[in-house]
Amino acid sequence: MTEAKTYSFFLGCVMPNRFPNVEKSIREVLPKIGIELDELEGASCCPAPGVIRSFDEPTWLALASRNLALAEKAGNDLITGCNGCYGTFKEALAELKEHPDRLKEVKSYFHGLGIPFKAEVDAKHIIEVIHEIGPEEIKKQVVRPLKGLKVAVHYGCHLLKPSNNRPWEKTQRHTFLDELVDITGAESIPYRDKFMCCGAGGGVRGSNVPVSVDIAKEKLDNMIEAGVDAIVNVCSFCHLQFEVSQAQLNKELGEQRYKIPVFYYTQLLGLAMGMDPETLGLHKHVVSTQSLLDRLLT
Ligand code: 9S8
Ligand code: 9S8
Ligand code: COM
Repeated sequence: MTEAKTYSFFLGCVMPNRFPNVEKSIREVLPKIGIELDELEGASCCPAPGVIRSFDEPTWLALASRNLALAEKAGNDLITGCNGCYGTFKEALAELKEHPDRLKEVKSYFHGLGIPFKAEVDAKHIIEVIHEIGPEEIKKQVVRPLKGLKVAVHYGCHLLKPSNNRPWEKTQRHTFLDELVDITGAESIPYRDKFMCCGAGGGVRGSNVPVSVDIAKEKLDNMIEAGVDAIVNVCSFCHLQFEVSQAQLNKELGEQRYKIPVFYYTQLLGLAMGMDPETLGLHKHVVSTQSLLDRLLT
């Protein structure tokens, strides 16, 4: 294993408030694969790219810059486990680098706050850092291969797009997350419209729940048709969407038709690394993981 690297951990809003179990899985798993996390004291909302940026671009850029400045001051690159936050930081950094006048403008708002800022900090996604370590290296930590587990991988939009400002291979058919799932012993199963949005982002879940849940339903139906046992995602907002929408759909239907357990990637990896399900927060899910865990771990 290569030398440990320390990042400033940007939580965003959804993870600490709605899914502290996912946050815990990240805090448990990352140090074991050589990624140390520093607290980013005083951070605010990123702010959300599909919501705040659409209403008020200068405010979006100033707040994003402030969060980036806190990490830069700490001497670390920033790391996040939410695609939306990742999108904000990648795009804010590009904006500041291309337009020095805008950097100057946001710095004028920092005046008196004692935060120097050169926009030299980098922002990474958790899955990007794991991918950089490399599937082969990570695979060495797998002591409990999740044999027979069929997984629907959901990438989410902001992780991949806009592609000119993302580190991935230029393709519409990404495989890096599927590879990271496969090394756990689980199997990533193809399903219809895999790269479709989950329906939560861009303010849709906040403004029109029926439309948002309908989009989630389409994805969930495609996953059910493919016969998967679990969903794996890497975005706190997609995670919320798949967890909460299934409960909402079941309530509307009056039957438990939607019951696919939803894993954040570090929960899946931690399980394959032999970690206890409770340590990974798997007992705190909206859609119960229990019968799947019983099948996998006995
Ligand atoms: S922070 Fe506030 S609303 Fe959110 S989770 Fe991700 S995007 Fe950034
Ligand atoms: S998909 Fe479309 S916009 Fe997004 S990244 Fe996370 S939430 Fe789900
Ligand atoms: C989705 C974030 S992860 S946003 O709703 O598009 O801002």
